[in-house]
Amino acid sequence: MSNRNQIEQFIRSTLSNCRFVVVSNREPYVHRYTDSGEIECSRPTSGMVSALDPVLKASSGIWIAHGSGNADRAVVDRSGCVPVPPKNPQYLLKRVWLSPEQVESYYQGFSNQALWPLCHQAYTRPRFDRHHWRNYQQVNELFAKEVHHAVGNSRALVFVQDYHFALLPRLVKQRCPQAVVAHFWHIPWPSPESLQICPWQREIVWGLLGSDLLGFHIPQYCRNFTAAARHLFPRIKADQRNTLLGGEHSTKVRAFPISVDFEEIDRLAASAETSRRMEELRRSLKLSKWVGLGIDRLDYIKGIPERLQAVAHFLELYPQYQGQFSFVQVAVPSRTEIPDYQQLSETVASLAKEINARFGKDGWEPVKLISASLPMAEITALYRLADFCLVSSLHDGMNLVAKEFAAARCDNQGVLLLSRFTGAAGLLRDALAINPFDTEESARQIRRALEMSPTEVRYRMRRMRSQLRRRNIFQWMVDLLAASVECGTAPLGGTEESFPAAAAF
Ligand code: GDG
Repeated sequence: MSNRNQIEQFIRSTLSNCRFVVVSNREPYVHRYTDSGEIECSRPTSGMVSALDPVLKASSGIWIAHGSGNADRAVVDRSGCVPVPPKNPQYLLKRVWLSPEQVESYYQGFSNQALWPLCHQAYTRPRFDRHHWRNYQQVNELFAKEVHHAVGNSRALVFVQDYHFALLPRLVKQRCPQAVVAHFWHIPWPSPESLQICPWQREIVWGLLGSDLLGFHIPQYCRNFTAAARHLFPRIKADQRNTLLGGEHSTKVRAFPISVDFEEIDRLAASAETSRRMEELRRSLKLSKWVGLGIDRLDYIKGIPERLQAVAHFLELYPQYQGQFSFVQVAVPSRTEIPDYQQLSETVASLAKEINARFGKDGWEPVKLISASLPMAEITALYRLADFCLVSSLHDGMNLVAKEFAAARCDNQGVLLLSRFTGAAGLLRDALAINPFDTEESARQIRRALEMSPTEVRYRMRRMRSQLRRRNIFQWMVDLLAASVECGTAPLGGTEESFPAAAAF
């Protein structure tokens, strides 16, 4: 089993003489002004931050990210750095400042309105805007300069996060030849046919091919990427393990399914505090005998309208549950500046209202919609009290809610209903699989979950938990680091320094 201590040991033995640099769009610590004008520092709830924070601490590394908090500038030194964690500093957070226009074009524009829908194929049309693309290129250049500044020509492991930085691996390799560059892509990678609609597909794939190691959640995304790379650059060779060879440089393309901090969630779920909160939530939300749960960022990939429609159909098919069943949906507002997300928020609110108007009676309402972010302690209490958790993503790289739900069930109770189109579905085989586009099937699976024998519920949950106990977030990190340190630092090579013409590759 892997845990924080093992990560620390691993770092000391393998990364001791090499700089460890993480690059992500979102920062691991954010400084904000409170209403009374004080500065408050918070750590976003994110699996990625939980996994990487101990590595940075053990290696005294540097984390480079966009400074997005309104008090971020007030606490950094002249070079934009602040030691973190604030109470016991162990590594440096280097903040990169972006203009409002860059945030709008690189982040909200190209990252979230072009790459996000392109990779997810959830039937929301990607928006390809040349101005957004230019800003995306510029911001990737800006971060490459920061990495170079931090690393120079020394030995380093640069670990790049996600779709905001497709161009960064090559830009970093060109500037820092001694660095090993690993990139982890947290969302799906589409098929070569789907990728073709992107006017800058070649530049994006070429940028990522600058990585020594390129990680995806599951083998299918690796195969999709390899196929796209070979299609776009026919002279690139692939070996049997999905290592792409172009000149002297090679890119290992591997699957590393991300996971959760099992021990921490399990510990919190088993605490007296959680039991107290469960009682409180039952009362304050006026929950019925049976409880279903959905927890998501309010994003069109999560299939929230589809889920509410399935709940409505379930109540229609099985009227005996009317008055006896509550469905709690936590929908955390997300990317609220983007019109598709504003539209989704309205759709979800009006659907919840309609369902409650249609089925509600004598003070009972089936859908409890919470359009806000809750503290992790409350989320954990909700995981514990639900009879089932319904994850209905139309497409999702992994989906951590599914894993957190099982990690929180220290009582071995609860059924997970999981969309077939999540990365998690291939790993959590003891969940009940659903196709979120099939309302009928989802409604029937809800009933199956509620009527499953206690023995079967326990059997399925135990198996999922024992899998997650082993395949936790620290194991993900150790696997990625181990594969990164095995990579050589072969240069990109003369022919590959600049973007090649189609005929050349
Ligand atoms: C991307 C990929 C991939 C949700 N509501 C609250 C809250 N959450 C937390 C959950 C969970 C996280 O947010 C959501 O993680 P997901 O994996 O479900 O989704 P994305 O944000 O879309 O993440 C995804 C992931 O990257 C990692 O690689 O799995 O496929 O899309 O941890 O607990 N947390 C708190 N309050 C809430 O109200 N505190």
